[in-house]
Amino acid sequence: MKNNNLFAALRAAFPDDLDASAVETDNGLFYSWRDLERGTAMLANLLVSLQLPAGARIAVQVEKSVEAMMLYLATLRAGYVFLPLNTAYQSAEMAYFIANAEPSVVVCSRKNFGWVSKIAFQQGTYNVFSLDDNRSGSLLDRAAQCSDRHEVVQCKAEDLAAILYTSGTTGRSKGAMLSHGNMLSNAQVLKDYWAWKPGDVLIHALPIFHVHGLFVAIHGALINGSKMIWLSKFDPQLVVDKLPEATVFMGVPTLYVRLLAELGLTRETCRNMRLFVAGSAPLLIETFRAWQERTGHTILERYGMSETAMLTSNPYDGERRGGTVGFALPGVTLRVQGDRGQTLPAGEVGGIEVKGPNVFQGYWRMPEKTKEEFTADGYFRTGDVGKIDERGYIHIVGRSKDLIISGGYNVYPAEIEGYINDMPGVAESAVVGVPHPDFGEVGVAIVIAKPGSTLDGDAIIAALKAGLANFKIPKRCFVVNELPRNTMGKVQKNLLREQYKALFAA
Ligand code: MLC
Ligand code: AMP
Repeated sequence: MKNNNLFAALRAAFPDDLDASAVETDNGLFYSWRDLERGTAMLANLLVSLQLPAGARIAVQVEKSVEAMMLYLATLRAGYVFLPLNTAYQSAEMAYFIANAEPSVVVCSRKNFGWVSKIAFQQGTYNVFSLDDNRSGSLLDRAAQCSDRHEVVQCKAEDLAAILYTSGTTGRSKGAMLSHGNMLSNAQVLKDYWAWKPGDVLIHALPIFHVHGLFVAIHGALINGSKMIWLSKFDPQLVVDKLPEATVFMGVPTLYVRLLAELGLTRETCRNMRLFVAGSAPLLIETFRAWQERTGHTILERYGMSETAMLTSNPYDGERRGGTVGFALPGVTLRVQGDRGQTLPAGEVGGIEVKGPNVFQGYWRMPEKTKEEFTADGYFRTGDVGKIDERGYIHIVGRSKDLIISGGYNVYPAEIEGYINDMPGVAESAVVGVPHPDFGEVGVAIVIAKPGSTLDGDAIIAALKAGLANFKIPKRCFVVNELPRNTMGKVQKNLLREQYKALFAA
């Protein structure tokens, strides 16, 4: 029987020479393909030794490291479900994810072990391990005692491989369930579409708790048997230093904006590069053009989301058009729908809906929510608004979901407003996204005090910092007397966006 385990496909692409370099880190470490094979086997055997139930979730909130990547691969290998969590999440956010996902194993940084294990124990999860980015922690101590041989677990294409939490427009985060088949189909399509070649070397500079860094970048390199230059954190100068040794780079638009500020970024430093990929947020046409002028390379912009992995891409051969996200990938069907559920012709703006082998299995334990997001004929409503131009290129022109994308991270205003509204003296608040030269977009909070209360915007921001992931904190907070409303009494966020749009003008 064919094994649809994603790890089996990645493992099959390892080069014949297992002693060749698979990963080189920014602190001078080298990992061979054999190291990846053995390390993932030991970690998989550790998970197996815990006698976890089928479909067990392995929740992981750790700093970026090659061992953390191996833990992801080991989870696939052993047939469990990986649940990556942003390191910026604080205790209330972690408590929600752990309560909602009910993981059988929790892995965290040593410095957070006290509070994370407390949350885990309260939820009945007793397998809590530590893992730090200097190859230490109880996870590795335990794995060191396990065999380095492990037979990849047999999986069906629809078996769950990962749950990615994405914030909800209302209420709490939803866990998008991705299967082995979802991710394998996407990885195979991108390998061909982006023409991965023998000898390609990827600079991996993104975090590994979201689709872009964890799936697009890691699967891309591994399924091509390609070496990764592994940066623990995005550092523009280090990326420029490494460019001459690399052929592929992937980043959110903020990474490109920051790289352009490096004088060392030249045609000469990019001489061996083959492909620059951007996505996760809109790439400004100014950045697209400045990159072309400075490096001689045309950034390839693509579009995707946690629920679907990659959906569209500009062509590898053929014109890459700035301000567009290219064409639906092979196997993906994409349509633009009008208000009455009709499919719109080229040039008209509507809701983007998609279908394909990459589209997720639904939201974790939210069948109703899942149902709402799919049409009767099986298309997933992305919540993005766009159009297809006369040449077939797809443009994302906005979002129907109330979402801010800041430096490639999603921030849901409703979540932040909820925290602000719970603060003493606050009558009401609105959080909107405004343009920002570095992060593309950032949140701004506009708050109304209760009669008789006095509020201070900076104090509100300071209070938010105590409870929320740092990237979600509005960059400014204004206390005003009233919010603009329509005749129905609904806050007109478009007017607020307009009013504050020049706040961070470059
Ligand atoms: C950091 N800060 C941010 C921020 N990142 N503020 C808004 N938005 C962000 N994204 C703030 C911190 O709160 C802090 O503020 C200050 O910046 C410095 O923090 P830092 O951690 O030192 O920041 P830095 O390392 O410079 O991080 C910036 C970044 C990072 C751009 C490198 O945000 C990043 O790696 N973004 C990539 C996200 C990503 O991978 N997205 C893919 C999602 S997948 P203070 O006030 O505390 O000093 C997806 C699907 C798809 O969307 O299609 O790919
Ligand atoms: P996430 O939930 O983090 O996976 O974010 C997915 C969202 O990011 C999509 O629904 C889009 O709104 C946005 N996105 C991803 N890629 C692009 C892109 N190239 N251009 C514009 N928006 C994008």
